[in-house]
Amino acid sequence: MSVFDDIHRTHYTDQVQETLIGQVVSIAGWIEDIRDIGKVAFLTIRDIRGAAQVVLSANTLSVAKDKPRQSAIIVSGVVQHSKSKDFPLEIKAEKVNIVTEAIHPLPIDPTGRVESAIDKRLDSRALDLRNPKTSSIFLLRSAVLDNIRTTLRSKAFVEVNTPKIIGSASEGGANLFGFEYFKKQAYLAQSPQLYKEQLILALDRVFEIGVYFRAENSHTVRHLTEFLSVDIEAAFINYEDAMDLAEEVIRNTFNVNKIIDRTDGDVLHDRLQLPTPRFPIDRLTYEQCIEGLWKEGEKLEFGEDLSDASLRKLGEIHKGFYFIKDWPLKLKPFYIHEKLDNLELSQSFDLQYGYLELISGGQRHHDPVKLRKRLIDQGLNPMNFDRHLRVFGWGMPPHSGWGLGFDRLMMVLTHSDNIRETVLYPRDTERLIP
Ligand code: AMO
Repeated sequence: MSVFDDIHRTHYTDQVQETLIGQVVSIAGWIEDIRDIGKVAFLTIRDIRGAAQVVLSANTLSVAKDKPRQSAIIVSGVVQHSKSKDFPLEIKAEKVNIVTEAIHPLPIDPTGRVESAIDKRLDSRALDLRNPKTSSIFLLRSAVLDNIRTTLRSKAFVEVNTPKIIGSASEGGANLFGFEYFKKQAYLAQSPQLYKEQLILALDRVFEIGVYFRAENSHTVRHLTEFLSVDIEAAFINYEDAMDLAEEVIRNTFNVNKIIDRTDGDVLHDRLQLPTPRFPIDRLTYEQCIEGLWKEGEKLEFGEDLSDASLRKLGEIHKGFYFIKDWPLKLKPFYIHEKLDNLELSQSFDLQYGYLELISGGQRHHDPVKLRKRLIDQGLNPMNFDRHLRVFGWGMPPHSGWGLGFDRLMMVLTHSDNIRETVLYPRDTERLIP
């Protein structure tokens, strides 16, 4: 088969290097630009890893000359030096195959020269991803997930998958999506909380990377109704140990070299400008945070939850990452353990980045009698949790864990001010398509 009939590439654009000068290569991607200067034209072809310049003349010029930008194309030709200021090398085309033409007008300009609002971009997400700025967020996302898996597996965590269709609430009754399931009531999981706790009974240390659902009527830049969470749970560790683990996971995600070495090639090198937060991460108590806010004139009572405004103020006081630990027990879910030296407080923590909450976690109740009592205290019916409670009677070890809002971590890593930038097809109260 000739190269022309073949739909395969021999190289990605970033692989067309000096060593290939004089050789025939075949690249495939889409037409970003055509500059026709008479007898020759210069074509910029982009693929996921970069862009290359192609020189067209005679036959190849007549094939490609008037073709619409963003059409899918395969070009084969000889690699040579270029006089262009943008490309040290170029490909002198021998064969050009416009595989599928793009239909104009396109809904957005994926080169980014004409900017579009996020909603318009999300409506045409597949095309939006042809913009290298957008695609690099998702290349990074994939690499960071890999990095987190590597960190957790190196600490003896077992990756698990728990059901997303469930028969009773995992985080209490609020914010649940319910639906009919073969004449029974079912819900979409809000978190893997109950399952991950059950699993440490035997597996000792587990993590899950999965999507969860919250029927939250929130119209903010940090809430979605479907989000990706990294959840961990481990036996025989306390909440300070859980914070150590969170810190190590987070710290590794900011290590550019660790992340990029695990991706194919150098695609992200030029595009990444990861923030450089300070480590180790401060561990402030809820009380210290409240006192800090009082000094700033914020009027809030001890025991109150931190409002959006308070968190924004705290974010101004503490830039970058900080933990808020020892929250009032009444603000925390039923499974969180109280502090042994102050029953009003809990062995819990959140990890903040400025105003943004990234992680929530803590030590859990392992005594079934106490857990049952906490359910009742919170107005929940222990009967609805009987399958969960009985597991605790089979020798439940003390345990701790956390849940990390992965899309929010990606906001921090990519300097995005809207969570929708970091999710391919975000779901919120308004958006169900595409
Ligand atoms: P929590 O409800 O705080 O804790 O959720 C954990 C983390 O998930 C992220 N998150 C969200 N991200 C986007 N959109 C949302 N609507 C949304 N809701 C939450 C946040 C949050 O910190 N079971 C506990 C975790 C644990 O204790 O292990 C839980 O679900 O970043």
